[in-house]
Amino acid sequence: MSGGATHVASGKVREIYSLDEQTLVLAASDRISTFDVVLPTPIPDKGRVLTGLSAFWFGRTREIVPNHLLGLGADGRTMSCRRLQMLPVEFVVRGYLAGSGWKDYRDSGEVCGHPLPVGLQESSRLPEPIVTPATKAAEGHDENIEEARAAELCGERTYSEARAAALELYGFGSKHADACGIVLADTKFEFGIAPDGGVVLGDEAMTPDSSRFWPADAYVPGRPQPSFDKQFVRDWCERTGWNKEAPGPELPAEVVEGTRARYVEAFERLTGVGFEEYVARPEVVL
Ligand code: PZK
Repeated sequence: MSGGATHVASGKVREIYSLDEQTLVLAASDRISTFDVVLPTPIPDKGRVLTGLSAFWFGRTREIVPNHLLGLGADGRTMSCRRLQMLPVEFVVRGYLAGSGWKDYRDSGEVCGHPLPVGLQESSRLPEPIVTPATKAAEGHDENIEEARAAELCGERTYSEARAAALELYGFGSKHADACGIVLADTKFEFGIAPDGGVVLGDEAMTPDSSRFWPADAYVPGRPQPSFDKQFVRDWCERTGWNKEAPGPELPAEVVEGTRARYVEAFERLTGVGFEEYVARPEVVL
């Protein structure tokens, strides 16, 4: 970043800069993480794909809930956004039983206080989408909490407004993704409060880094599903015998190229925009 922006925070694969009192810049890097470790080898254009996808969803869901997007950088991997007072809770919406949701169900028959039918399998579609809030734990892993606790942390009215928006966003996104041959199994939203007091969608939205994208044509419940975007990387890492502790392995060129192609494919299927068109003129996704 340049032009007087000051760095405020780093995520695993993204950075935030402050432009002025009201405005931040989110920059998505080409770094990739797998098994919770950031790998030393970047995936070219991954940051542009994720930024373009978020911008696409922001442009199409304004009527559901306002969002923080102000504009896209000419580089396609930065966006300027309104500075919000972020809520202390992540809004995870699950349409399928995967990850910690599957583990909690298997161990207790519920997920974040939602009783679920008996007999569901790993990756089963849920009777209806559920909201399973989580708090951002100090280092690394998020902690699932019950909705009653999330409502205490956010305030009841704010929680129920953000929760309703999260369910509507997921309904919109999962239906669109289905039509593109992608199962949006679950996704995480973050909301904030604008200076006028309104609930606003922040962060990234319905990207492969904040969601599980599964190829619809390979969907078979009863086992973990392949990841639309990261499966080449995971499979290759498994074959190396890496112990999944940092530092991760350097990726060979064919794994980098195959993974880049999957990210670009997800972008093009979902947006209907050619990736090269996006690179030439990022605003085409809006
Ligand atoms: C904000 N994060 C998480 C994301 C990081 C950290 N619009 C906003 N206003 C105020 N704060 C945030 C946002 C947004 N989005 C988001 N932390 C602060 C985060 C990406 C990279 F280092």
